[in-house]
Amino acid sequence: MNTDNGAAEFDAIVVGAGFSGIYMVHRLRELGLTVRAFEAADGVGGTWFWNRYPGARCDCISMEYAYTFSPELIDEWEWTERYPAQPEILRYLDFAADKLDVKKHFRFRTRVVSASFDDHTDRWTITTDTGESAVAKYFVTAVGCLSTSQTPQFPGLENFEGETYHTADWPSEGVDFSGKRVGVIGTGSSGVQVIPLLAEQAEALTVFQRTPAFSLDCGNRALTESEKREFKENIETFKAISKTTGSGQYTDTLEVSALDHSPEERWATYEERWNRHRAIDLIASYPDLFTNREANETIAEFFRSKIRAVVEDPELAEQLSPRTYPLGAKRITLDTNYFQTYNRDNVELVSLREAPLEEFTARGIRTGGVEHELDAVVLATGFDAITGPLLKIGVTGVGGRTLQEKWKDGPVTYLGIAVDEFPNMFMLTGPGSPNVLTNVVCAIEQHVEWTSNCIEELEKRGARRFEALEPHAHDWTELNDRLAQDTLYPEGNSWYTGANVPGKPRVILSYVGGLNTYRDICDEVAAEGYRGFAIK
Ligand code: N01
Repeated sequence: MNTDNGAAEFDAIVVGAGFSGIYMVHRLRELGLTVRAFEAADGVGGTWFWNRYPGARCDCISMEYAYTFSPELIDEWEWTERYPAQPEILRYLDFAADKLDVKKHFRFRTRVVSASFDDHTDRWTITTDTGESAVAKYFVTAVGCLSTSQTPQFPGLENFEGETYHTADWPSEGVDFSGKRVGVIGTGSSGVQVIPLLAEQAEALTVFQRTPAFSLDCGNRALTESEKREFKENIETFKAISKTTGSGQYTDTLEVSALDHSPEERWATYEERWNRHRAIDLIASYPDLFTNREANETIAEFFRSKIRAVVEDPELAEQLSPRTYPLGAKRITLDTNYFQTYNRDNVELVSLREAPLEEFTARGIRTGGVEHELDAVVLATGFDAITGPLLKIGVTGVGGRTLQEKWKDGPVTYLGIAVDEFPNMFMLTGPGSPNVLTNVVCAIEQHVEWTSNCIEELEKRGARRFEALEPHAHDWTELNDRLAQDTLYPEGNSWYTGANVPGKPRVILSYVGGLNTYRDICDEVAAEGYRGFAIK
């Protein structure tokens, strides 16, 4: 159906074709609603469409990083590796989208450039960069948390005559760095994954490091047939674990403070868990590792000892050792041969703490008065996370209020799903939801299911308008902030708190109370007739 101004009209509009968008479209269609979905990329995949840099890999175990809602999807897909590489995850999402037959609802290569709510009709109108517009009652953002890349304003960047690439926007045809002098800026998850592979290809690699990473050898390997079979046979157990744990993943925690164990006991605990090659198993070793800085220091030192064991030059090992923030306050990175790479003759580390980055020149990068000549620079500088993709859309709510204005001091949401003054808008993995602090696919399934159940209820009631109440949004945001203050998250300058983007308000962007607690709260809210929401 078309509106008077020619815009196509639907029950719901969904933005994004990653894990959340694919499942959301599927659920809406199951409700018998009409859906139009938009995706800027050429296909499904979301973050896994764009992050094609060499070495891109998930930090969650493959079988656990997959939908659980469909027995058919579980039965028919076989993962090959313990930690899946980007091409395999992309193939999986393509397979899922085909199986669910959702692609036909998407307009690909189409970016949503505005979304505005009409107070009189209670409808959203969106416009796109292809000139299309569409109107719908429900507006669902499935834009992901790490989909707006962040390129710092490096002085002189525009003068650099070599090639530049961002890990999060990698050319699909790949890049050949053979015989080139390559620089990498950034040593977060993307940096530690791309660096070892660039070092193998480039003539010379210079790594520009501002903050060293706590990195765990991911011990990647092919999955065995029995592992694959066992996971499928025990899928109900996995689903139960994903619903009843804070992280959505199985782990075990000793019931004593890290400080109550002797140094030898602690070391043995960490060593055993290091060999499990799962970050969650390490950070969850003791209950106070992430609330007590002294306890945290014991595991931080364990990680540093692993660096010293690998990096041959003790001075270099020290430069690569994180000392300025607690372990876990920035996301623990998972790597393959990251620290070993620094033993290579063609790799140099430049510590930007000691030699600050002054400018890009035509021929390279100058740090601390020294020019490093480069043919190519890879920016592994991360993302304007969680709020970035939402603010980029240009969302306008009741009375012309923009989301930018509303969130100028930081995002205020109710349950991370809704914003007062923005009725009928649902955010999947929005700020204030557990999103990236859990197995994100488990969080996505919870969000999509809660949202579609809510929409089903609204349709049954014949409601026109569903809006979060301001005091509830305020209280939810304040509660989350308080919970975060009891953790060590505020002590890291990371994308978890917006500290990585100059000028971005510094607030914790995820609900830290755990996915299990969050799920219970959301279920209670629904059971109480959507407490905290006005329904008209
Ligand atoms: O981004 P980051 P990322 N000058 O923000 C540096 C997921 N992910 O793309 O720490 C110099 O972590 C910055 O330095 P500092 C995962 O959730 C997962 O690596 O701010 N340096 C840092 O070293 C991850 O956490 C996987 O001092 C600058 C780096 O750039 C998230 O995505 C793989 C700078 C950015 O690190 C983000 O990871 C990839 C500047 N002006 C990504 N600005 C896996 O699943 C920034 N930096 C394994």
